Amino acid sequence: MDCKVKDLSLADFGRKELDIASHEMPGLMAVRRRYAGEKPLKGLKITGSLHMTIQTACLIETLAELGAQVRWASCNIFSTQDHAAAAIAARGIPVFAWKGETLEEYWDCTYRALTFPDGSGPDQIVDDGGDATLLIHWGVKGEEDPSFLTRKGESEEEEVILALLRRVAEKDPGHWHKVASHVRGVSEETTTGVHRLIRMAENGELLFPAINVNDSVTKSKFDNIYGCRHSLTDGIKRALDVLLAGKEAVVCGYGDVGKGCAEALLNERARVTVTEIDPICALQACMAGLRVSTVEDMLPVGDVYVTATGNCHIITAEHMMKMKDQAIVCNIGHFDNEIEVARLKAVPGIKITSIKGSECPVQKFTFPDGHSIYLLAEGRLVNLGCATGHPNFVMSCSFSNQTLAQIKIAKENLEKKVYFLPKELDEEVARLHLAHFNARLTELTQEQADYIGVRKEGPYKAENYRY
Ligand code: NAD
Ligand code: 3DD
Repeated sequence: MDCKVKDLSLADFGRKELDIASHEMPGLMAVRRRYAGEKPLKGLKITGSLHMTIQTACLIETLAELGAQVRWASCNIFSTQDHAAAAIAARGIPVFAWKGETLEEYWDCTYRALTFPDGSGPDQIVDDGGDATLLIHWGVKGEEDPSFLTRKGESEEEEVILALLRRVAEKDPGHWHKVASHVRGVSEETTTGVHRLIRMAENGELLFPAINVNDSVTKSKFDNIYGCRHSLTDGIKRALDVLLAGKEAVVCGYGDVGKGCAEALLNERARVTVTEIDPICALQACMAGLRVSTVEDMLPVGDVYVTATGNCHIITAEHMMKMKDQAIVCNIGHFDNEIEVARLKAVPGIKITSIKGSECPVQKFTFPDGHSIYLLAEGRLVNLGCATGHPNFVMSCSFSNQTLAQIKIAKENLEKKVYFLPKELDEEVARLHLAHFNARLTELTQEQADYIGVRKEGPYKAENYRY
C-alpha cells in the first residue's frame, strides 16, 4: 500500500474513535454536509502536513468527501496517534506518519506526502508550521543555486533537509520548480507557520498564495486558548503524574496559547508567573492576578516551566543549570527551539536518563552538581507529544476554517500573498457550533443594527477582536 504507518491492525480502534469524534465536531460535519454534493475539491490533489490525530483524520475524510485526492504526513515526530493513521491508511488514503519518527523519517514522510503516484506535486497544501511549504521553497532555491544545498545546515534538522533535497536533485533535477508552479495555495494552521509565511511574503519569496487560518478568531481564540487550556496539563500529568496545586509554575509568553496555559495551571491551583516581552500582554497577565517576572528571577523557586512564545532560546542551558532540583521543563510552542535542548545535552558531565519512551517522552537530566530536571517530549510540543492534543470540539472550529480555506483556494485565483478568511465565515463557523451548547442567539432589530452601525445579518464585531 502507498502508505507508511506503525500498525494497520489499529484501524478498527481508530475508526471507533473517528465515529465518536464525528459527534463532537459539529462545525466540520456541517461543512462536510454542505459541500458534499458540490464537491468543490473534485480533481484536486491536496497534501497535508498536520499532526496525524483522530481530529485530523476527520479533516482528511472531509477533504476526501469534498472530492480531493489526499496524501498526508504529520508535522511533528511525536504527535501522530497511530490508530488514527491506521484508520486513514485502511480506507486507502496515503498517509506517512507514526509516533516516534526520526528526523530523517519525518522529512522522508513529508516528501512522500508531497509526491503523488505520477511524480507530480499537490495542487493545494494544508500546512501546520510550514514544513511542507519550506521543503518546496528550499527545493526551488537549491535548483536555482546548487550551493544552497551543499552549505552547512544550522542544525541537525537542517542537515537532514539538505541531504534529502540533494537526493531529490540528483534523481529529478527541476522537480521542485514543477511542483511549485502547480501549487494553487496553502492554508496555514498555526501562529509560527503564519510568521514564516509573512516573512517570505515581505521578502518577495512566496511562491504561491497562502491563507492564514490561525488568525480566524474561531481558530486562534479557541484552539490556541481553550485547546491548550485543556491539553497542556493533560500532557504534564501523563508524563509525570505530578501534583500541580501549590507549585510555582512559570508560563513563558502570555499570548493566546500562554493565556490558555496559565488558566489551565490556575485551575490546578498552581501559583502562576508569566514572562512576557509585550507590555500589553504583560498588563493583561497582571489584570488576571498573575505575577509577571523573568525566567532568571524564577529559577530559585520555579517547579514547572512552560514555553509558549513561538520564539527561540526562551529556556537556555544556563537557566536549566540553575533550576531547582526536580524542576519540570516543557514546551507547547510549535517548534523545539524554545528550550535549548541541544546545548543542554552538551553540558559537560550531564547525565541523561530516559524515564519514558516515544509514547510519552520523559527524560531526566542530572547535572554535575547532582541536581536534576525533567524535560518532556524532548522539548517538542508537550500536549501532542505526551498527550493527545486538543479535544474534538475545539479542533472542529479550527478545521471548519481549514476546509473553508481549502475551498477558497480551489474556487479563487489568488495572488501570491497572505490572506485572511472573511469575518462572515468566522461568524458562520461560530454559529455552526452554538447548537452543541443549546446556545440561543438574540435577533438584532434593524433599529439596533443601525444604532451600532452593522448590517442586521452581521458581521457584528466591526473592530478587530482582541481577547
Ligand atoms: P502569540 O503571538 O499569540 O503569543 C506569543 C507570546 O509570546 C506573545 O505575547 C509574545 O509577546 C510572547 N513572547 C515572544 N517572545 C518572548 C520572549 N522572549 N519571552 C517572553 N514572551 C515572549 O502566539 P500563540 O498563538 O500564543 O502561539 C505560541 C506558539 O504556540 C506558536 O509557536 C504556535 O504555533 C504554537 N501553538 C501551539 C499549539 C499546540 O497545540 N501546541 C496550538 C496553537 C499554537
Ligand atoms: N493541535 C493541538 N491538538 C491537535 C489535535 N488534536 N489534532 C490536530 C492538531 C492539534 C495543534 C493545533 O492547535 C494547531 O492548530 C496549532 O498548532 O496551532
